[in-house]
Amino acid sequence: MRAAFDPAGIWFGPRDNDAERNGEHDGAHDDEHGRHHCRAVFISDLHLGTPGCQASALLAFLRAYPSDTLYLVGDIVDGWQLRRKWYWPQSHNDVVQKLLRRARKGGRVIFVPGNHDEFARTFVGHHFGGIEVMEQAVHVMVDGRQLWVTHGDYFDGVIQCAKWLAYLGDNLYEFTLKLNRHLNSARARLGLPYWSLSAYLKHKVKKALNYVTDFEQAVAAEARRRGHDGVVCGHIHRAEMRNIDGILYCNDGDWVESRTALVEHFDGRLELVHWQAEDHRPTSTRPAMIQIGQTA
Ligand SMILES: [Mn+2]
Repeated sequence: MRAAFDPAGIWFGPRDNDAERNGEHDGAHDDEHGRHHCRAVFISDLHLGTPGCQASALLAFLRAYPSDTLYLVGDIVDGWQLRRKWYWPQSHNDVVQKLLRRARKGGRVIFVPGNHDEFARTFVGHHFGGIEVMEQAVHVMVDGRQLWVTHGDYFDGVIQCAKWLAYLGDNLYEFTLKLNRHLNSARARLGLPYWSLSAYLKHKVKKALNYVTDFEQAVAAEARRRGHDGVVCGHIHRAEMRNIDGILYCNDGDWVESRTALVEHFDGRLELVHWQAEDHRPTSTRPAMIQIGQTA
């Protein structure tokens, strides 16, 4: 039986232990086609327009998880790649049609652009066939808590420089040792104390390896600064749901590598869904999925 997401005692919804124990939540909003109706679904980093996009799996997921509100949390269409080389197979078209149909049939579809579809940021405040384009959004959960919805790329720039240093790493190291000797003989002549350039750079590289953690903390800190209870973002293609200093950090992952989505059930329970089936047609059986737990 799937348990509600609850690592380290985090609970973000009204708890109903008995129902949970009996697995009653699971079937509460399943229809006869095995579709699992959710209050909200968050997906990002589809990268439509690139061969990497797992469009057929995504379509199957969208069919199996209808929702009152669907948040498209950026990098939906990859404008960067499309500018280089046009790639637009039927399955990618089907995804767009599916999203438009969702909006047309009265579902709320909110598109928060990311860096790969930043062209859409020009259209903030407008509608595309019922799809609302917003710079950022705030999702109010069943219990009233507010989740700030943003793609997350604005937090990248700060960390990017250190990442760049990591790539240079090895080659640069020899050079910096040499430079360090010259630098410190010069410092000594000026009467300045020894300062290790290589140690400084090594520290920077180590920080670059902590890129994911830095990103998560930066996003969570901004959510707190804005007075929200949590944040939903994407961008780094790493699904996650955990508490960061009292802020619920949710990353809905991507549809290039991990095929993950964040869903809010009608009882307020948040869940990271990892779509396993390659091309799943809704049947009477539940789609395969696992719960993604806290990473170390
Ligand atoms: Mn991005």
